Amino acid sequence: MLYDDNSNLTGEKTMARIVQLLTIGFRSMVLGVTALAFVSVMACGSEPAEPEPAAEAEEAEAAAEEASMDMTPGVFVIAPEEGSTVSSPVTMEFGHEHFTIEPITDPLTVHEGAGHHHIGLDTDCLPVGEIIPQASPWVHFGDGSNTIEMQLEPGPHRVCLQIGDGEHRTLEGMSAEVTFTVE
Ligand SMILES: [Cu+2]
Repeated sequence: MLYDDNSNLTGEKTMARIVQLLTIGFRSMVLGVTALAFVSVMACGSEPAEPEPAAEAEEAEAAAEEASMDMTPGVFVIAPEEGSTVSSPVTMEFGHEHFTIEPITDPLTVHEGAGHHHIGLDTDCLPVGEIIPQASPWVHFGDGSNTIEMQLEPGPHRVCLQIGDGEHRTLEGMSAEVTFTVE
């Protein structure tokens, strides 16, 4: 939050709100909800003072709208659940959003916004831009799959789920970790 203190920023606050309203109006128009946008802008324009609750509502609306338009690629562990206790063999399942999971090709080719899953057992995730080794503790899901059953020793485990592109190279923001216990 840029202006969350109560210092002498009233003017800037107002400007920020106007900019925010215009942004919301523009987004709504893009979405084809033109009428709603104008009503909201006009309503706020005719109210003289007392902008605080309205501003909060607008902020919430803006945040909600931003979340619904978030197209950031991501990867996550569906199973096992974080902190859970499971029995071996452990069923693991991985999910992704705004990204394409595809099998590797021969020869290897890199496609923008696409790649395949990898897991590293009881190891740290790799830095961005590194080639994921074709060796323990890493497993490549080069066929484009997203599940595996693994025989694991009893005790605590952690798994790094990490996407690699068509050349097994790690990508920015495309990893997730999970810790669980095998009984
Ligand atoms: Cu790979």
